Amino acid sequence: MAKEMLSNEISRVKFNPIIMNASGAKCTYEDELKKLAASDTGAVVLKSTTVEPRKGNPKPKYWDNEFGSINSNGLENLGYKKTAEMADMLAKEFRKPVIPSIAGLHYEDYLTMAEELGKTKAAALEINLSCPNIPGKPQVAYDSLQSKKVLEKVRELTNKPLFIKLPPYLELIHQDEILEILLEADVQALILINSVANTLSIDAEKEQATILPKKGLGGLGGKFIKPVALGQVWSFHNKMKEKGKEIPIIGVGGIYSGTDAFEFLLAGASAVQVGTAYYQEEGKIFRRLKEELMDLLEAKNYKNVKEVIGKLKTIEER
Ligand code: RRO
Repeated sequence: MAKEMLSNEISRVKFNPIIMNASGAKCTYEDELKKLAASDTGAVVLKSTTVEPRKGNPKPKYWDNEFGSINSNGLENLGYKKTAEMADMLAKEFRKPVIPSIAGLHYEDYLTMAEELGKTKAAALEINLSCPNIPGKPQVAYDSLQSKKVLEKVRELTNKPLFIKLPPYLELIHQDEILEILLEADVQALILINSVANTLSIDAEKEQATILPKKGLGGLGGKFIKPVALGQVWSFHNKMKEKGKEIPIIGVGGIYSGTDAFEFLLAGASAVQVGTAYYQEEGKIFRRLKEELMDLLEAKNYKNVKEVIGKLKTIEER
């Protein structure tokens, strides 16, 4: 019984537990990936890859504290050929879903990578439309026509489940606009949310930005963004429910505890990912989160995570 308590399926991909890493933190190189895969993570999500290997942005490009992190990694990765090799190795050696992530610098890059990674043993492909840190390259997800073009063509090139990584849309009509495209495209999950773009932290003593790229601007993650992420999950969940077509949501942004994961389930997430907290606590965080979530479900008399999804109550007017 308890063994299946934290399990759920998205498009026939089984996650047990539904808690996994978010693309980005400590999932680029083979040694990191093997350590991650050996932990209690419910899946192995790889760092977003590009066609060619990249060193990414110049250092310092990461800052964090107890409330979260700001990164401007700039797509440091080994390129899609090596990523495909690593995905196959991980799928062979570990009995859990392996999910490579692709982030094209150009439209054609998405197609090349989707086709080739589609031939691997990956359980699904993450299509990252929301990298915030490449100077001169706006996020694809904020251009709905370009997003439509990418998603339609990628779908023609692979049969793998497609999990779409999105940024926050702080205006509701922008959510409606992208949702129309997502609901027409044949995609199997929405990953909400990527880091909050173009934020700044300052070292007041030095009177200096804490990271170097983009004059100090980078993507915000961790506790700072949990209410933003929950708001996106809840809003997209409600909008899809109203339309009668629900694409499962994977929630991410500020999960440090079992209670945080539970909140994302209530707001409509079918699974969750951990970015900054995994970076800070490393692989052992997955066992802790699993135990905390299991204890919470038991205390509340839930038999399975599935019973919690989207069950958030709103306050009624009196
Ligand atoms: O590599 C990065 O700088 C990066 C990416 Br691709 C992303 O999707 N989100 C993020 O916070 N950083």
